[in-house]
Amino acid sequence: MAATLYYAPSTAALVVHWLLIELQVPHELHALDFDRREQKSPEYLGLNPAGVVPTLVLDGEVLTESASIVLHLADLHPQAQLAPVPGTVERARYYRWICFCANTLLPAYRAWFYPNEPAGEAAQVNAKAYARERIESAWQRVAGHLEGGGPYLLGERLSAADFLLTMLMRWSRNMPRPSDEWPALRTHAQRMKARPAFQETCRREGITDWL
Ligand SMILES: N[C@@H](CCC(=O)N[C@@H](CS)C(=O)NCC(=O)O)C(=O)O
Repeated sequence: MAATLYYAPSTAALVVHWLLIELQVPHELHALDFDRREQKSPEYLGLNPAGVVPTLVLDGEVLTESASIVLHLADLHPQAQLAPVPGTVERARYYRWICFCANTLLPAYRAWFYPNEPAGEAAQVNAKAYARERIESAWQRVAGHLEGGGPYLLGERLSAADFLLTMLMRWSRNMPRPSDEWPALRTHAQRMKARPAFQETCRREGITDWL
């Protein structure tokens, strides 16, 4: 399997990077310098027209959208048991949490980090306040779910959804109310952060906080 990950440190590419290491997929890294706006270069836009990371080129196929890459990598490595069998109740729960991350948390974070996008420069303050509300209410829901039967999103069973969730929890670390303030989320994060592949991913990306 030939894999090249286009990434920038500490972004939505982290979960893909982490899974490549966790699943021991040989890969090359191609760093994009956001300060130089390399993610908007014509060459990169040819791969990923949205001009965002991650992009994973896997055996010549260009894959974008972090959640969809997570699903695919987990399916490609059934021995790791990070994806329940299609058609089972566990698989339905797995889809639920992957989609929750992709449809609820990711767009709310996008609005938090890029508050001009929802309604222009003039609405930035409101956009950010509303994004914060959405993120915190999402954490409330996830915490309630984990309190009702963790330690993972699917109960006793670890799945790729937990990796995606962990990346998203990390993004709240400098927000007014970080996810670590919910004890159930902090416990989940501690468990995931203890995985050697997480530590190795952070080391390779030069990340030194929220370890
Ligand atoms: N829905 C996309 C969102 C990716 C995204 O927003 N990535 C951010 C970094 S976390 C990015 O590349 N930002 C650079 C930019 O928008 O110019 C995904 O999940 O892959």
